[in-house]
Amino acid sequence: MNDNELVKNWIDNFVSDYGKTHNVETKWKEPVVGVADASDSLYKELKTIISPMHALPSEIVPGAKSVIVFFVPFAESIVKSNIPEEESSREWDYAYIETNQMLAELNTYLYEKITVMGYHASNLPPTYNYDKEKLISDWSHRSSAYIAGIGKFGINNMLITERGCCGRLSSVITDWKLQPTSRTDEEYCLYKGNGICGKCVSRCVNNAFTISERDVLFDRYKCNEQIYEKIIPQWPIGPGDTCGKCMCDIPCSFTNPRFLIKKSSKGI
Ligand code: B12
Ligand code: SF4
Ligand code: SF4
Repeated sequence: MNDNELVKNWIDNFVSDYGKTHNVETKWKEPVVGVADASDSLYKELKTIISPMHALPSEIVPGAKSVIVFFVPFAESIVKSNIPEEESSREWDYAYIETNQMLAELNTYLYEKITVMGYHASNLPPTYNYDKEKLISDWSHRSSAYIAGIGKFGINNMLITERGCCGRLSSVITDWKLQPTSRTDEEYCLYKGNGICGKCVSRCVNNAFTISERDVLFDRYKCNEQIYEKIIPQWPIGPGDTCGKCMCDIPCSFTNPRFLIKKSSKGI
């Protein structure tokens, strides 16, 4: 087993065993795992694309060589529960809270596995690590996932992987040299690739997207308003500060939608 396979095994086993040792109702599918080269030139571009404050991997872990990224897809029943109504479903809220906790523990587990080998590693939270006024983080997990090639962005901003976009992701920066995974030039989003679909935009419950010619503009404050300034159910395990309607009941919820087009000559 090479080092990349070892890391993939750690992540797969952690996720599949989590439900056996923790009192959670969320079910996850097999994670999609990749590795970005910490010196990839795209990291420098994020200082312009996202913000000058967006960190380079080496600003978090000096001498960083690799960024391990992992996307953990939700079971389909969770996604289906979040299709009707304006408010997010109880199952979606639980999946959000329980997955954030699971990913935080997975990050710590990987940190411990890596540092015991004599390397250094980050232990960043999967979310809530952002400027509450600008709504921008100094470490974008999904940008690393893009750089590692495990997905491409949809017009709804979601990272679409081979197992779709309905799930959550995280990343660990390390000075351990792993083999970077490759990126494809092909777009996964049907709108970006073929100029068709756009279903995610019409699914939005607070008009956060505007289509202007072929460009899609996103108002993150409208999205934030839906999540934080409307109903926030208080569940026994925590607040349901979620929405996610724009990622449920769409062609890229569970798969790379280009596969659907390739399977059917009539399209979808
Ligand atoms: C701040 C934040 C929010 C804010 C702002 C959202 C936004 N889109 O900017 C609010 C509170 C509104 C929000 C809402 C939601 N969020 Co949020 N959020 C974050 C957080 C903490 C930081 C994101 C950030 O900095 N955004 C600013 C933009 C500029 O960066 P970015 O979105 O990460 O990446 C963009 C750029 O890199 C850009 N880009 C453009 N050109 C290029 C070129 C290159 C080369 C590269 C690399 C990138 C790039 O494209 C990316 C997508 O737009 C991340 C966790 C994290 N630390 O990464 C979660 C995260 C992005 N959220 C997530 C989710 C699921 C949601 C919600 C669905 C809520 C929910 N759970 O029900 C909604 C969806 C909103 C939407 N349609 O975008 C997931 C996304 C999963 C996925 N499959 O992509 C994340 C990754 C959390 C996680 N750990 O899984 N969120
Ligand atoms: S729903 Fe359609 S347009 Fe929206 S991200 Fe998915 S494939 Fe692209
Ligand atoms: S999370 Fe909700 S409010 Fe935000 S863009 Fe998606 S559907 Fe719209």
